[in-house]
Amino acid sequence: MVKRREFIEKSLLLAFTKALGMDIACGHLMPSGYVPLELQDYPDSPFNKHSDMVTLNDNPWNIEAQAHLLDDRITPAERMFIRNNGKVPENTDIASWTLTIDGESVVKPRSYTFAELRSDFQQHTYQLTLECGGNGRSEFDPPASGNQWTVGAVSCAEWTGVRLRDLLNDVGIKSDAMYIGYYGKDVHLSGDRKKVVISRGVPLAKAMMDETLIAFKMNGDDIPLVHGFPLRLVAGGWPASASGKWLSRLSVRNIVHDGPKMTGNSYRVPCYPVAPGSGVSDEDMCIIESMPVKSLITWPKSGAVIQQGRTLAIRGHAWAGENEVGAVDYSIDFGATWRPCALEKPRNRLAWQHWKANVNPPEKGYYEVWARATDSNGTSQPMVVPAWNPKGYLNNACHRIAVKVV
Ligand SMILES: Nc1nc2c(c(=O)[nH]1)N[C@H]1C(S)=C(S)[C@@H](COP(=O)(O)O)O[C@H]1N2
Ligand SMILES: [Mo]
Repeated sequence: MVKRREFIEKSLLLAFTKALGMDIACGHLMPSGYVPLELQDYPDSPFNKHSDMVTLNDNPWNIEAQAHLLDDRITPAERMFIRNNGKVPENTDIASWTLTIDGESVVKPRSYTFAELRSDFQQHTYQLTLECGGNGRSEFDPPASGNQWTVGAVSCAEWTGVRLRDLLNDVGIKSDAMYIGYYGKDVHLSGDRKKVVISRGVPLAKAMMDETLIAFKMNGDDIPLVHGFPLRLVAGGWPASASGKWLSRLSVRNIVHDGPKMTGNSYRVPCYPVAPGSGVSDEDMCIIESMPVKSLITWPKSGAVIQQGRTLAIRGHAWAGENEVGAVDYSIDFGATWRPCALEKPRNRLAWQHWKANVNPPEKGYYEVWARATDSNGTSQPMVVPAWNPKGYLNNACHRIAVKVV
């Protein structure tokens, strides 16, 4: 007869094995009460993020992933970057939460309760790529001020909600409607509750697309507080700043929305190429819409060491804003020659696509693996940092990792 304690340990080990999807080598030697690292929570990191996430700023919170953390096909909450412009709201009670739709171009302005939104409209689920417009900013020279994102301000989670289009049809929009602006319940860093932290939006055409959601679930669960609980506008493929968190109000505008961070040089790039370091006047700055083609190598982690003669399996994701990715290639000779990777179709429009390849390094030594995606229009990622711009947006240069063959 097995003793009770032994039985508990055996069944725990089985549960761990199941959760990990593989056997635990030397599992019988694991101390009792120990939880394997891969399955541990991260109580010391804010918002229960993975301990390898990198905090760029803690007031407001801005935290990025590293490429190897983004290996999952669907980004789990613990590996999703955080970009806050203000403070996370304290009161996010679902029972009293409402979404108001107003603005000069609405026929019948009205408010919906959270429960009405969920019960009165058809629900849809999409995988949606959200990349911060400033992802890659750290590589610009001269440097741009702001969070120095490297490569990790991108995610692709599965969002569930109702279509913004269905809500707009419900309230009715006038023929002069041209833009939607969002308002959220986050609090300005100054503490002044009358000050709006950020209020951006999208043109009507983007608002009316199938995949533009008013979401209340992320990866099948309530949206985590820091990512917008209980309600979020999600407009995949565009700078993630267009996807308003803690959504409480949408304004249907007959002008290009003019809320904070929509005007001036925020989330805008020069309308024409400029020399690095140039000053550009606000009238010459254009709003960023669809994000450019880009990719990540999520496996292996940069710095991997492999034995000579072994095949190196590489993989990652690629995305292209409103477009589909048509091809991903890799190079191990600093871009002199390229070989194709196997590329999957997106799960739905605006979802990132998975790619993989087997690399056979010809000799020992230090290698860099570079990946380059090309969108369905034939536009490829640049190998060097592209068009310098004053705020450091849209760096879609090829991602690269170091590999040693010994
Ligand atoms: N209400 C509100 N929505 C917001 C923001 C914010 O500060 N407040 N930041 C925006 C920006 S700039 C980005 S990049 C994304 C980040 O989303 P995430 O933190 O869920 O990854 O949220 C956007 N939506
Ligand atoms: Mo952003």
